[in-house]
Amino acid sequence: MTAKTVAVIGLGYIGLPTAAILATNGVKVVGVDVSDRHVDAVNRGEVPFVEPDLATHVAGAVSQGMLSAQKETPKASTYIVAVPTPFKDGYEADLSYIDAATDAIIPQLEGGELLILESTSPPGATVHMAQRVLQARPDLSLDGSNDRPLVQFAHCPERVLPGRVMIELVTNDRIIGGLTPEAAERARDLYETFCRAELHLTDATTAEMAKLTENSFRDVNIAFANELSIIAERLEINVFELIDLANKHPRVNILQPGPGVGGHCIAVDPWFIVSAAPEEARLIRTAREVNDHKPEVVLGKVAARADRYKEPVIAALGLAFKPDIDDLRESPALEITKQLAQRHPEARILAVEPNIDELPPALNALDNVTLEPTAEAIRQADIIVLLVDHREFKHVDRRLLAEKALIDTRGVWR
Ligand code: SAJ
Repeated sequence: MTAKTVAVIGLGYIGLPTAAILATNGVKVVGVDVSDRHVDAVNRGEVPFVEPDLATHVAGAVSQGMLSAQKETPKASTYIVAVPTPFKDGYEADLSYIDAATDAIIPQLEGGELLILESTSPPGATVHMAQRVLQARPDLSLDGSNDRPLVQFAHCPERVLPGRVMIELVTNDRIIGGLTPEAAERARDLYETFCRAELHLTDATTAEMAKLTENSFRDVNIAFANELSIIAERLEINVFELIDLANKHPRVNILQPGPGVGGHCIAVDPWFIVSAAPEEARLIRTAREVNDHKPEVVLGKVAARADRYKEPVIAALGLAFKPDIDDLRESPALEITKQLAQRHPEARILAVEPNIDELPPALNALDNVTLEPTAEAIRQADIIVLLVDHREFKHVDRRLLAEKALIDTRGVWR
C-alpha cells in the first residue's frame, strides 16, 4: 500500500476540486470515477466542467505527478467519497452511489485506513457505511479490539459555493464528524493541509445534520420571502421594497423571493431531514412545499396576462438556477419556460439565457420555443417574465420595456 496516498472517489463538482487542492498541497492523490470522459480529461491535466481556477490546479498537480485518475479503486491510506446522493420517490435519500463506492473500497482494505464521506448525506449515512464495511470485513474493527486491525470513518461535508469553490475550500470553516474521536482527529490532519479556516470536530451524525441544517435554514428563509411575495401581491404592495425596509432592522435578514428554489443542494437536502424525522420536521417540510409551489404561482400570473392576447409572444428571461452561471439543473426557470410552452401552444416562447449557446433538450423538443438574444426577445415580446437576475438583464434599457406586460420575479427592474 502506498503509505500516504489519498483516493478521491467521484471526480465531480466537489471531488475533483478536493483532489486537486490536496495534490497541490503535497498530498499524492488518485482520483477515481466511473466516467471515461472525466478520467481522461484529468489525466490530460484538463477539467471536464467549468469552475474558476480549477483548471490551473489540475494542470499543475498532474504535471508534477501528484494527481492521476483511473476507473478502478486503488489501495490507499485514506479514501474520500464524494459521489452524488439524490433522492428517490418519496424524497428518501438514495445511498446507492455511496454503497457502490464503499463496495469497491472494501476489497482494498488492509487495516489502518480512514474512510471519509464528503457527499451530503442523510443522518446515519456514515454509520451505515461503516456497518457495510464491517459486515463484509469482520477481520477489521472500529477500535482495534480483539487484535483486529482498525478501520476509521469520518463525515466531512463540503460547504463550498459553485463558482467560488477553489477559494471557499481554503477559507470556509469545516465540520469534521468522526465515528470515533481519533477518526475525527486524523481527518482534521488531512484537511489542515489546505484549509486555512477553523476545523470543528464533532460526531458523524451531528456533522451530517449540520450540513443539512445550513441548507434548510436558507430554504426556510427563502420560503418566508416567497410567501411574503404572495401576500404582498394580494395586498398590492411591492415585496422587494417591503423586504428592504424590514431588513433595515438590525436583527432581521430576509432573503429574496424568486420563481422557486433550484440547484441540487437547497431544493434536495431539507428532504433528508424530513425523511429522517417526518413527524417533527413540519416547518422544514412546509418551506419545501412553499418553494416548490412558487413556479405554479408565476405560471398563473403569466396565464392571466396571456389570456388577453390571441397569439401572445412571451419572453422568458433566464433558464439557469441562479444568476451568472450556466447550470440548469433543477432550475425553476427552465421548468416554468417548458410549462409556458406546453400550456400555451398558441404562444411563441422566446427563451433567453446568455450563458448557453443552444436550447437544452427539454425545450428543444418543443415547437414553439426558440433561444433568442436578450434585446431581440424584448423587442418582439408582448409579455416579459424575468426569471433569473443575470447581470445582463439588470442593464437592459428601461425604455425598451415600456408598453410590455412585465412579470419581474426577481425585482430586478423595480
Ligand atoms: N435563492 C433565492 N433567493 C435568495 C437566495 C437564493 O430564491 O435570496 C435561490 C437561488 O435562485 C437558487 C437557490 O435558491 O435557485 C439556491 O441558490 P443558493 O445560492 O442559495 O445556493 P447553492 O445551491 O448554489 O449552494 C448552497 C450553499 N449553501 C448555503 O449557502 C447554506 C453552498 O454553501 C453549499 O455548499 C451548497 O448549497 C451545497 O453544495 O450544498
